[in-house]
Order: sequence, then structure tokens, then C-alpha cells
Amino acid sequence: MPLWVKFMLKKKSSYVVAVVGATGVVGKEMIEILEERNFPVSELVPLASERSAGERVTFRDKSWVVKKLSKDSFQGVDIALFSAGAERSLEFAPSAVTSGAVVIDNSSAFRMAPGVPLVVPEINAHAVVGHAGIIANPNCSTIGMVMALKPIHDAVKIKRIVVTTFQSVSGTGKEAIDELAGQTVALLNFRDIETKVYPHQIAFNCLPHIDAFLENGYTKEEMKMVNETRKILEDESIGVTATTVRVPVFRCHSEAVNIETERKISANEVRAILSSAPGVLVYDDPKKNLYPLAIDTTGKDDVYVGRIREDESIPNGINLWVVSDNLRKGAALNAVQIAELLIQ
Ligand code: L14
Repeated sequence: MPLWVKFMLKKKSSYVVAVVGATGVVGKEMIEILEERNFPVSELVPLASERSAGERVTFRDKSWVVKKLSKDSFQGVDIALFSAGAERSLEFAPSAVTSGAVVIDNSSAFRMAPGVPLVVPEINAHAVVGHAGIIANPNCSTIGMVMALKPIHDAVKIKRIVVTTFQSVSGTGKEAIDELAGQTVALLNFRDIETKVYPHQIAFNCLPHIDAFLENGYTKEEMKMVNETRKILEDESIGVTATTVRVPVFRCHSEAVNIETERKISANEVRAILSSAPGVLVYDDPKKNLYPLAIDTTGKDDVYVGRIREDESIPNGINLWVVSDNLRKGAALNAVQIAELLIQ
């Protein structure tokens, strides 16, 4: 028996679904999306740290008590959606798998582990087969970018990607949302600011620093974009280089993406290809001042692409502006879509 058969989800009419980090920004979004998409949930098991245990979450007009996350939390759980940070995932995901659950993990803990599928359903749904209990959800910025690039890669093969991100604070969590709001109000009232979550003031500022710095001078967030992109596109030959920047935006990540392709492709051809790509919406009419904006993509499922131009500095190059909701397609929606693949 191949190993993955052992971990295959048994088909049922409905499933016990645990959400780890149920009171967090992404956890809440997961619960909302499970409801919105009518996922067959027989029982919701909201889990969180000691601090949030006892709180309540609403799911299908019913109030569910959040329980304290422990290694015994997963008895009888079919699917466990984890979004409580890499440390929690490392500590508790193995217990969930041992209890018989399939884990869909939103953290960076297992993404690059060999044998752990890293999945964006529109792109590499086939990769879920072969999991050994854990399936990883890619980084929010990686998901938006590969959604826009995979159809182009299929058409003309991408050789190199240069990306700069403009990332909102919501991915960091509720404290970061409060920090941006609090600093903004304080500064407009000529008061001193507090800086707790980020190393510098985020209000009215841009921080070229997301996640920890590595020996090579890049941040972990930048290297996630490099390594995850290659794993998802199943192409180690693509060159990827990234600069990830935190901006004073609450929700949605924007990305300036420059690609060099093997064969020539025009801006119009890119528009045509992306127009028929599932989960991608071309929003590109500069004459009418139409281009993707973080404030417009909030709450949307699609990845919005605009400002599509030929890079006139090289023979085969394209520039794009990609915006997506980091909490939805960048996190909770993609995780629920993976769960949908498992029960198909
Ligand atoms: O999934 O925006 O690896 O501060 C880590 C950084 C999620 C977002 C990940 C942020 C990201 C987070």
C-alpha cells in the first residue's frame, strides 16, 4: 500500500473540522468561508491558545465555544485547518495527523519539506495526492503572484521573476491592525506613538522588512517567495528575486512583478490569457484610471491583475501589478479550497 493511502481522507457526507487559531484574523476568515462555501461540516472544533479559550465564534447561526489547543484536541477530527503560526504548527500538527486528521497548514513550518504538497488549487491541485497527513498553504504574497504567472508560464515559459511587494498589516494579526490604526490616530493628534509589533513606525511609512533577516541579507518573507514559487510551479530553473515591503494598508497585498520569458508575448496576449484563467480577474484600463487597488479587492476571491505592459528594456519582458486579499486567497480561501479538493 503506498504511504499516502494510509492518510487519505475517508469520504463522508460531512466532516469534523478543527480550526486552530480560531480567534485570529485568518482563523475567523476560515470559519466565515467554510460557511459561505457551504463546506459539509458536521461539527466545528474551534481551537486557540489558553488566552482565547472560552471565547465564542459564530458558525451557521450557532455559537461555538473555543477550546484550548492541546495534543488531545484532535480525536475524531477529519480536517484540521491550522493558522496559529509556525511554532504552533510544529508543536501540534503531528498530533493532529497521529489522531487521523488531515492537516492544512497556513504557516511556513512545513511548506518546503519534501513530501509536503504546497498547493494552490487552480495551479497544482494534482500535488495533494501523495500527502502524508500535512498539506501546506503557501505564503500570501506567493499565492497572488503564482496565480497571475502560471498561465503565462504555461504559454511562454518564465525565465526570471523580479517582484516587489506592498504588504498590508493584517497578515501579521490583530495587534498589527491595532498598531497601524493607533499610530495613525496618535500622529494626527500630535501624540507620541507606541511601537510594539513592528520594529519601526508603520503609519505613514514603508518598512522594507517582513519576517526575520537571514544570513544572505534577504528576509525570510523574500526567500519564501523565491522557494515556494519554484516548488508550486515545479520548475527549479526559474530565477526569482524579491523585495518585500510592509506598507500602511490594512488589508490586501499589492505586488509589482517583472518577468522575463523565453518566448515573446505581447501585453495584449497576456491580457487574453489571464482573462480566461480561473481565479484571476484582469482589471486594466488605464485610460479610465482602472487598475487593481487594495481597497477594491478587500473581500474578493479573485486575484486582480492590471498595469500589464511590455518591458521595453529587454526583448521578452512583461510588467504587471497584482493585488489580492491576503486573508482570503492569500490564506483562508486557499486553505478551504484545498479542503474542497480533499473531499471531491
Ligand atoms: O505565512 O504579514 O509565512 O507578517 C508570515 C508573515 C504570513 C504573513 C507566512 C505577516 C507569513 C506574515
